[in-house]
Amino acid sequence: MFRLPTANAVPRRRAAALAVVGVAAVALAGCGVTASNPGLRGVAMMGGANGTGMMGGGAPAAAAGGGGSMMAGRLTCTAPRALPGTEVNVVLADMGMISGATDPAPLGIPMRLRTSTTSVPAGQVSFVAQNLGRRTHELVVLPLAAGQVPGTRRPASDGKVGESGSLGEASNPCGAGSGDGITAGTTGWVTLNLTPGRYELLCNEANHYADGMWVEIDVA
Ligand SMILES: [Cu+2]
Repeated sequence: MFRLPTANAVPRRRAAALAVVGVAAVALAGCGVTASNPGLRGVAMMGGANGTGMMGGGAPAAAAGGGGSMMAGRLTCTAPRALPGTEVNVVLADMGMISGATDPAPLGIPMRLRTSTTSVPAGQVSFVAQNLGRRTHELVVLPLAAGQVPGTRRPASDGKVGESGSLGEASNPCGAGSGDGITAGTTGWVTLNLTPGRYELLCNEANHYADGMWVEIDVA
């Protein structure tokens, strides 16, 4: 993807940081490599939480295609063409090869939830969630309180976080609204009326939040 600069071309600290990113990218691109090191995961997954990470911000589906292993295959269904309000595309992905996509997912498996934008105007917002991974996922929209840091909710013993205050969810394969989860290779969507504030989009399948499936989106 990018060429690492030589050590004498950039300050040492920057070179080291780039090297870490490179290692993380390699680990996430290949199967059979665990990414249990919190530091690596922090750089590759959560550091780019607002759409600037692994999948790029603008065109998640296209950008995600190059890496290969996070993506299982093509979608078998898509959302209706014209959904109300501002449309936000969401890519759900995982690296199922590590464990054969067992359920519930183990902790420490790289997973992603990325959006095409991180800020939208208040009003109707339609989220279109494409599951390009191998596991069943979902998209839940929760409010973030003042000062609350995304990614820091504490899952209960069942691996799920509380959904109190939920604005709604897309968890219906090839359909709108709630269901039993967006199965691999399908699309779910939901239209919500959002007031100004900070929100966290997340997948609340067991352990998926802890495995990195969250992102903040701001409504102004
Ligand atoms: Cu998930």
